[in-house]
Amino acid sequence: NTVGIVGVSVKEGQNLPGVELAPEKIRSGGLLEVIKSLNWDYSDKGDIKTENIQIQERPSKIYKFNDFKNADVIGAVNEKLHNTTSEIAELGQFCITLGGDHGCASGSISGLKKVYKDLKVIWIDAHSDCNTPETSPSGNYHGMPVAHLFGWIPDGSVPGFDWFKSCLQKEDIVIIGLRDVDKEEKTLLAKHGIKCFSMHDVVKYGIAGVMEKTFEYFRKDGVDHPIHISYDVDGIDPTVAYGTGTKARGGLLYREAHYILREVVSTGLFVSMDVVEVNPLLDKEKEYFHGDNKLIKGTETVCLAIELCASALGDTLL
Ligand code: DIR
Ligand code: MN
Ligand code: MN
Ligand code: MN
Repeated sequence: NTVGIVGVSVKEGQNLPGVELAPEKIRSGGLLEVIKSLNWDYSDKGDIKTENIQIQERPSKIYKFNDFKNADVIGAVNEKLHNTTSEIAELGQFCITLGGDHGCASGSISGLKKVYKDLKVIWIDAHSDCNTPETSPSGNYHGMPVAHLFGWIPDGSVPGFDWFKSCLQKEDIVIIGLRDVDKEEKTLLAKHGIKCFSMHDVVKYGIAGVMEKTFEYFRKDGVDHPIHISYDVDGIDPTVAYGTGTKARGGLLYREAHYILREVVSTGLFVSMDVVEVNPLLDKEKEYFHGDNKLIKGTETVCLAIELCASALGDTLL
């Protein structure tokens, strides 16, 4: 079994510097050793970086800078990522995309969808990331990829994203961990009937109940579908994942964060994961032992990201 890894060294989807450092920190913290120790081979595609991107000057922009910040550069990065995740999926490899901010998910998921036509997505996040340029309070694209994947931001309307085709239907996604959703996002989620499990639901049903309901929802048509997880680490509680740019109290516990992954592994349908919004400038250096005394190091949240990858690759507790 082989893991295809691609880093997205990009911060332009949000405000804070640091998130672009995550892919390198996650690798140097021990990801590749952990992957080997779990008996996987890997194929590392390196990092997509903004400095290698040529921006085309465009005469007119539909969206003002404030509505959709850095659209050109984000669009160009996501086109590369789209091509890379579809290549990885084409080879039948498990695909790991290391962000960068969550704005990379429209690129990673649209690329996977080319290969896995019936892909389902579990979106783990404190936020619902379904703003459009019209509703976004920030203009930050990391709060918009879900809307973009649904086509709520019309195809062809965004500079840099000429190549992009919206590719998800409402029944293709479940969002877990919500607790900081903007007012207009709430309206959109209700209007379109998007399946959401807020932190209230996580407490009410337990994470086991939430995962059962998620798999039931995906199997409504009686068939199995490949599953992608888009893992925003701010879905996890700030006491566990402090190193992220938009923290919200009352999130997933460490054990719940891993339980989700182990349950998806146990379906045999897990094909791909994004791990995003890790910001190594926002928390402290730590070291942890993992598995057979493998040292993982980096900041607390970098270590967590490595552990999430390990669980996604079938690391178990026994
Ligand atoms: C907020 C923050 N809803 C926005 N979104 C974040 O800017 O649209 N998503 N942090 O992960
Ligand atoms: Mn997010
Ligand atoms: Mn978030
Ligand atoms: Mn907010």
